[in-house]
Order: sequence, then C-alpha cells, then structure tokens
Amino acid sequence: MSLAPLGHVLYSRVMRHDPRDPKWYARDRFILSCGHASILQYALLYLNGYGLELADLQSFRQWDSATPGHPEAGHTNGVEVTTGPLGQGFANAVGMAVAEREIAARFADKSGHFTYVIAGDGCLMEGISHEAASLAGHLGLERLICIFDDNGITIDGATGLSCSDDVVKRFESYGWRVIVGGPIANDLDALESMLVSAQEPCGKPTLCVLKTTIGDPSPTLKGKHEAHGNPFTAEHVTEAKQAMSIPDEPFFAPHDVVSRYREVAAARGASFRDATGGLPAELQTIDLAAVRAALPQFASDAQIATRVAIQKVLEATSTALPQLIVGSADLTGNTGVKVSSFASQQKSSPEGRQIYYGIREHAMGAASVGMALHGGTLPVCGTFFVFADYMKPAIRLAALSKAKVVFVFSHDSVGVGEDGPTHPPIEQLASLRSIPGLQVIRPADGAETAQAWISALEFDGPTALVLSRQNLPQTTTGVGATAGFEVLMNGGPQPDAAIVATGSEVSVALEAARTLEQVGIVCRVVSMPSWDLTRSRSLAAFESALAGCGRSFSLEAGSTMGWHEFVDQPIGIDRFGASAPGNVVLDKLGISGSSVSDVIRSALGR
Ligand SMILES: Cc1ncc(C[n+]2csc(CCOP(=O)(O)OP(=O)(O)O)c2C)c(N)n1
Repeated sequence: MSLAPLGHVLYSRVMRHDPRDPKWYARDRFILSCGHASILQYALLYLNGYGLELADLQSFRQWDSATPGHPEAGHTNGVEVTTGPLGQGFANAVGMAVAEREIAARFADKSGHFTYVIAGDGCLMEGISHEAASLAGHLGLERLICIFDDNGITIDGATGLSCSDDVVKRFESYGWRVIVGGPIANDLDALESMLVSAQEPCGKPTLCVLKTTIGDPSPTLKGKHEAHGNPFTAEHVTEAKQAMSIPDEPFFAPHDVVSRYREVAAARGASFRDATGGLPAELQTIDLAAVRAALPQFASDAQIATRVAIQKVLEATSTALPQLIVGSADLTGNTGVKVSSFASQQKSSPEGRQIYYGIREHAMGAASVGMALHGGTLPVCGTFFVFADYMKPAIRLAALSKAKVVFVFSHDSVGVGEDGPTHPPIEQLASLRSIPGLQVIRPADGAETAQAWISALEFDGPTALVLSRQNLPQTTTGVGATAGFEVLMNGGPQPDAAIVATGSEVSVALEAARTLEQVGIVCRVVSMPSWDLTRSRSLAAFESALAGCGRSFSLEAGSTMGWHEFVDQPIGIDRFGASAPGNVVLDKLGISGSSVSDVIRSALGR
C-alpha cells in the first residue's frame, strides 16, 4: 500500500511502456525486487491493461492463477523477471542495464531505455546487493535507477535490530548518485520530479532513497512490522479504506477509473512507439546453422582440457553469435570464458562483451539472468565448479524463469588436486542435476564440448557446462552431448558389464574396460554427458543399450547420488577430496582404470 503512489507515478508518468505490447523492445524495464509486494505490481498491470482482470486479483496466490505469490517471468504479462528471494531482482536489474547499454552502444541504437528497480531493506541487506551495486557503480550504469523503499521495517521488527548501515554513504562509496527523497511517498508530483532527476545523465547509477511507512494508510498497522505479512482483519481493512475515502467494498475498482487508466496507458504507449525502433535484427534469433558451421574440430590425438575446448568453441563461434556476452568472476583464463576479439565491458567501453565481474559470483549469476531476460544477449559466465554454490539462487531462478544463460563451470572434480578439499566439487553435480529446468552437460572431450554448446543454444532455458581442468584424450564423436549418450565400446551382443561414465571419467572407463578384457570380462562403455538430454531425447535407446549387459556401473568423480536411476551400481566419490596432485587424489579415491576394474571384478565375482 505504501508504494502505491510510487507505482502509479512510475507506470503513468515516468516509464515508457506499451501495455498492448508488453515485449516491445525499447520499453523501460521494471523490476520489483521486493517480490513479496507482488500485489502492487499486479494491481498496476491490471489498471494499465496488461491483460490481468479483477478476477485475477481475486485469485491472488491461488492454484493456477495469473497472480502467484511472487512475480514470475513468463507467467504474467508485464513481469520482467522472477523475484522473491530478496536481492535477486536488484542484481537482475544490473544485468539488464548492462545489456541495454551494450546493445545501444554497439548498434548506435536509439532504443536505449531505463531499468527501474524497487528494492527494500531486505534486498539491500542481502550480500548479493553489495556485489551487484559495487559492480554497477564501477561500470557507471547511468540508466539504472533503484528506488529504495526505506521503511526501516522487516519481518522481525525495526531494521535497527540487525543493521546499522548508512545506505547513502554505502551507495556513494560504490560510485552511485544518491537522491534522498524525503517524506514524499504520497506526493505524486514530488515522486515524479525525483524520478525525472534520476534520469539526468551523470555517468552513475542512481539510488533514490524514498522514506515510506509500511502499511500506510492503515491507522492501526502503519509503521508496524505486523503489517508486513499478517493479513489485515476485516476491521483493519475497514479503517484503512476509510482513511483512503473509498467504500468498504471488496475489490473496489470503479469502472470509469479503470477504463480511464487503460486509455491513458494505451495512448502513452502509442506515443512512444512512434519514436523508437526495436531490437536490432541480427540479435533477434540465433543462427544455429552458422554456429554449427563455425565449430572447431579437435584432432583425434589431441590432449585437451574441456575448459580449453570451450574457449576454442567460444572463439570460433563468436562471429556467428552477435548476442554473445561472456565473463567470469576473476577466473577468466582459468575457465576459458574468454573471447579475444571482445573489448572489456567498462564505463569507457560500454560496447564491450567481455565482462570482468570481479570476485562476485552471486551477482554474476543474477546479472546474467537479467541480461538473458532483457533480450538480445546470450550471457555466458564462468567460475570453478565448486563455486556454483555461491551462485545457486541465481541458477535456480534462471531455471525457473527459463533464462538462457550458459554457466561454465571448470575444475570439475578432485582432479584439481593440491587446493585441498575446499576446492574439488563433490556434491555439485547432484545438486545441479536436481534443479528442474536446468540442463546439465559434462562433456568428455573436445567433440562433446562443441556439441554441448549446440545443445545449450538449442535449449529454452539455462545450461550448466561442467568442464575439466586436466587434459583429456579425444574419445567420442560428440553426439552424446546432443543425444544424451553415446556407446563408445560395444562389447558384443551380451557384455558382462556396462560402464556409463561422464566427463573426465570416460577415458578412465575405457582404460578399465581394456584392463577387464585381459581377464575375459567384456564391457560396453557409454559416455553419458547429460542425464537431461538422455531423458528428453533418448531414454529408450539408453535403456536398450544397457539391457543386454550383465551388470551396469556408473563412473563419475563425484557424489553417486541419483545414479541408481540409470545403473545397478554407481562408482564415485562420496567424501570430500584432499590436497595432493590431481592424479594422486583421483587414484587414491578409486578413480583409475585399475581401481575401477577391481570394483567391477569383485561385483561380478570374477
Ligand atoms: C533471500 C530471502 N530471505 C528471506 C526472505 C523472507 N522475507 C520475505 S520479505 C522479508 C523481509 C523484507 O523486509 P523489507 O525488504 O524491508 O520489506 P518490507 O518489510 O518493507 O515489506 C523476508 C525476510 C526472502 N524472501 N528472501
């Protein structure tokens, strides 16, 4: 309620948007980072004619409604990103502002637009806002405007219970312009002039600090933390409506007000449409045929880490992908997320497509989601696989909102060696595979890495590419990374065992199979870079590939959780790693041809 005047001013006086075409490229983007205030956004979308009707507001938060508990991108017209986990929307907005500026700079595009985000105390307390604000200040994203709903209240009580930050100083130190609005939350003209001042170019993002009173104008609950989430009683509703001088009638929305609102919104929308163009034509679709034609070949005798392979793939296909924008959280060379022809994205080079995120994985993930949902960009971001945990909330929201982000995770096993148990991922594959809507691919060699890139481009949502630090032999044709799996060694009609391996363990499986052959045990070896692709594209073929085998084993240098879905006996690592050279750790933890063949022999009793 206390943000309703701000919402009204944004939608009816400040933002350029066209309700008849919610996806019009040059629209200003609006993000409600405090997603728990979703009813504010739904009410605005209803009034402005985005397709929501009163019945939708009446079914707020109910099964199958267009008005879920928190705003969901792709679910409700006019909702740009999915918010609710506090701080994510703020960082998404930073990504949107990067995408907007990069495209406008490269294409001398007149459709530059603003990104508006409303963030509350919760968003600004969350660590991700510190990372994202710092990055935005460094980059000087002057078309990013954040309105801080400064009501000093969270669920537990006053913010003073846990927080003594000086938000103004904090943002000034990040390089933001800060406008302190004063007590203007109900003054429409003052709100408008604050937002208009925020649009003035100054080479910095702007934070508007808006003092509000939670629950205003409820006479009983305003300023109280109980207003945050407790439903108002009938009495509270009555007195709040009295304070607003509106009838005490549920869902009071006078027809003439609603139709006038929609008329004005449509007329404003039409007036903007005449002035600006759209998304540059070359950014509208991905030319997969051109990307396929540009893919690099990997010599059959090459020994190459898949993190190096991805860099070759990115370099080779970058010309065919004008949408590509790449970056890493201070591990650019290590992860392979580097295109040598791309300028660095900086304040002085806004056209740059190589982003140095600094050591800010969480913001990198969420900004990438914002870029993807902005449109016109294909963000690829990279870090070590173990630090996927630092980005998990952003990865989850990428999946939930079908944001086409490619997460590149290198150093994907205990093969990373000396760093000790903090650095080798163990449970990360199981964790990412459990996220619905995230495509996970762990290629075994260069050919599978190249095809994994194609699968990532084809997929309507995010992909995690899980890549090795260590060099690997070329063992596949690559088809497994589009089909899901590939049989590499057949072993005749009825092999004694099947070994299903992923990534760097594919070559170990082949070695184990050759060792077993010497004692008369015949194996079928399968490379299975992706559970998701196998499930969606070739499950029956996979099952029949294993059907004739005596006993099936999986082999992967990580948690065995989940593998029982596909094989009889998983072989993996269900403990943390250790500090020693990578090959030693792998060997000690049973990921070597001889250890694997021993396990299989004993399982078969031979
Ligand atoms: C990451 C995260 N942690 C916790 C929550 C639960 N939560 C929802 S709203 C809220 C308080 C937010 O306070 P504020 O931003 O000041 O919102 P206001 O009370 O003004 O509505 C919390 C803790 C959440 N949504 N996301």
